[in-house]
Amino acid sequence: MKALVYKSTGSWYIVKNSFGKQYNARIKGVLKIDGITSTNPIAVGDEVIIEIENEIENTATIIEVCTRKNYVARQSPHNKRQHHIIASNLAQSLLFATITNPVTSTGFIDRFLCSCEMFHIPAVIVFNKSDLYKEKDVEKFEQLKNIYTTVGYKVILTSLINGNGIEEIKNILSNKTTLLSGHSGVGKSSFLNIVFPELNLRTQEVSSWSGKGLHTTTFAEMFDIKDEGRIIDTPGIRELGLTGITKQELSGYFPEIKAEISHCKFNNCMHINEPACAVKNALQQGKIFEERYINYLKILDTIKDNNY
Ligand SMILES: Nc1nc2c(ncn2[C@@H]2O[C@H](COP(=O)(O)OP(=O)(O)OP(=O)(O)O)[C@@H](O)[C@H]2O)c(=O)[nH]1
Ligand SMILES: [Mg+2]
Ligand SMILES: [Zn+2]
Repeated sequence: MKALVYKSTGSWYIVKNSFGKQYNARIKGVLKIDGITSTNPIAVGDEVIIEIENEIENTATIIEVCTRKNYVARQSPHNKRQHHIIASNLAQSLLFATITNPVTSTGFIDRFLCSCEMFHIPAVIVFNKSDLYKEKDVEKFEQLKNIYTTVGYKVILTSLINGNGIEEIKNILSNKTTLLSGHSGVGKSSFLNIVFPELNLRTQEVSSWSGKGLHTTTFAEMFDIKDEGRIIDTPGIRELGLTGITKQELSGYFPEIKAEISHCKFNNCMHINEPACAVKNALQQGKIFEERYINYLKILDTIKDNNY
């Protein structure tokens, strides 16, 4: 019987079959998975085949994971050589970012966008907590909005306090599975509670001493929302190390850099300081934003050759 994974704690899973019946499931034996070494063999959003153990106690065994259409993954914080799949089979992702309290860097945003580009998952950047923005923060927001909309991403400014932008997000959630991601404390679960009060998720104030948040949400979990939509709340990510990517591929995950690479003199150009590099030319002409290019170089530097 086919089922969809709604929650994973690492040792057991909540899955739902096509009739909406929920089971507590475990893995038995060794699962065959498509060649990747990941710290979590089964992720939220996975389609799995289950065998019912006990229909009254609602327990089941997962015997197979179906091929993933796509997924967003990161380096495991414990072992850089391993992937951790954040969620799979996604139609879009919402990156929750904040200019303040906590600060989300463009380095983090760009790494997240790359991990979505790897599977052509459309990403929307949500700048939340706009009620806290001072004049300088608003300027910063405008600058980032200009960068990200120019390179092709949708940017939405929101506040859960005054309700700004919330309807706009609501309108893009129907009929699809959406991943919510971002640092801890940016308001992912609070957003879900406001839009879908029945979920009643735990949220917590950002710890003032570190400004980093305390990881209130500890496991990724998917929820059914109205109009056949599904949304996945995830624990905050502190750092997002890209995984499953080669140096040569990276430029393909920056849409504005990708648009130039066919004009570079050398087809293995890395766009660092090679002669007749179309990317460097575009940078000098202001067609590529310096901040994005610098982040490209920084990410390039973190990728080891043959880093698969
Ligand atoms: N001022 C203000 N505070 C907000 C806003 N949105 C969320 N918060 C607050 O931010 C804090 C953190 O919110 P959470 O929803 O727990 O954050 P989270 O992203 O789910 O965090 P993790 O689960 O740790 O990843 C809470 O105290 C919220 O009330 C907003 O728009 N404005
Ligand atoms: Mg949360
Ligand atoms: Zn080049």
